[in-house]
Amino acid sequence: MATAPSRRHLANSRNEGEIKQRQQRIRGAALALAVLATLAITSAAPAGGTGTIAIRHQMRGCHAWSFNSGPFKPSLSISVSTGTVLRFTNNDVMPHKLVQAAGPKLRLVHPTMSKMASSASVKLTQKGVYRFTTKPGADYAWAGSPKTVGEDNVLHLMVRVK
Ligand SMILES: [Cu+2]
Repeated sequence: MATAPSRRHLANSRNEGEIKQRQQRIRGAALALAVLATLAITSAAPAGGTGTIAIRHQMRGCHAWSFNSGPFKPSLSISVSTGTVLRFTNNDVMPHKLVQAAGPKLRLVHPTMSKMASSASVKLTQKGVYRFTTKPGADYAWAGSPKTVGEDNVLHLMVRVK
């Protein structure tokens, strides 16, 4: 007589245990979904955040640069969002070393662009105003001494990271 209630109690607690396990499983699945959603968002950000700066040779001022296929100028002023990766490509007939002149300290990747088509990059992870310039080297031997008009340009780039 005394065994019946306790067996029912046992059955109840087993059910509770199963329910608890199921709840934990559901909670686990929800957590996994939340993690996946977060991953999707963080991996989407850099995809939209790439900018290209091209340096070219030209007769007037020897060199100029352009942002995302825009006009070539000695001085550029651009605005990008946080997380943007800026990629510089040097197509001038001389090396250009990328130099950060102002703004929160950045890690420049391969700043010494010393060959035709060599590139440097930098990831802008912090808001702020940054300034860049380049330190040009001597003309490549194969380029001879291309004729230019006027003083060589000093390249300036201001980047506002929002
Ligand atoms: Cu040049």
